[in-house]
Amino acid sequence: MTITITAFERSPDGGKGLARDMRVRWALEEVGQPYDVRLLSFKAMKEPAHVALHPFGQIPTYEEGDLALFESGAIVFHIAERHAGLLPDDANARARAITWMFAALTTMEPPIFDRDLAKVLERDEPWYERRLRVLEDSIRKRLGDLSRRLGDADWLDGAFSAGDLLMVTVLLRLKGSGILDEYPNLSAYVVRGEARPAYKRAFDAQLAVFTAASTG
Ligand SMILES: N[C@@H](CCC(=O)N[C@@H](CS)C(=O)NCC(=O)O)C(=O)O
Repeated sequence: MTITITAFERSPDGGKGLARDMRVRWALEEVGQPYDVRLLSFKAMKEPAHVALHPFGQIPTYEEGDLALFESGAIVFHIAERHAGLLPDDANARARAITWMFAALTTMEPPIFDRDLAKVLERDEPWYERRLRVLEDSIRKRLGDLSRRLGDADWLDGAFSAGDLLMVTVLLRLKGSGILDEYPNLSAYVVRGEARPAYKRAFDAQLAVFTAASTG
């Protein structure tokens, strides 16, 4: 059955691979599943046809036969459950990998994403500098803890898993901020993720969409 995902017709990140369809593309590439992409404008994302698939009118979505999913974490989990390569077979190791998926999305992502949002939406507000400081302090606290846990390991718990895939996509949002560089083992962890052939294929496919929209 054909897998179809949705993505931005023109990503606001300018093709840096930060839009959340990147996680889904990467997961599909890791497990070797081909997929189609339906590109959406901001307007189309809020129209009834898309809202029927995604109640919040966002990307990504995932369709396969009569199954329609939203939420990048749930989609990556679905892919990881159905195909070998993203979750270990051992039940306890699998549960720990799933724990890292949740940690990436519910513990690490909120302050990192809020910092990006504040930089766009609150830059001109009188509280901006203080808000940025608070968010960056909380990001550093999380990165420090994560860095200690990762130590000199390649991945968070044994072999590369969906937990690493989501964690790397979350940390990538800090690229260029200088904050990640304060934690050399985390910077190296992100570079290891980016070096995976499946990541590169997913990144190139997402970038090609942005390039076509910009030149077309
Ligand atoms: N928690 C959701 C977040 C989805 C999300 O924020 N998508 C963004 C793109 S990365 C979006 O569609 N933004 C446009 C909008 O909210 O109108 C997920 O992980 O899938």
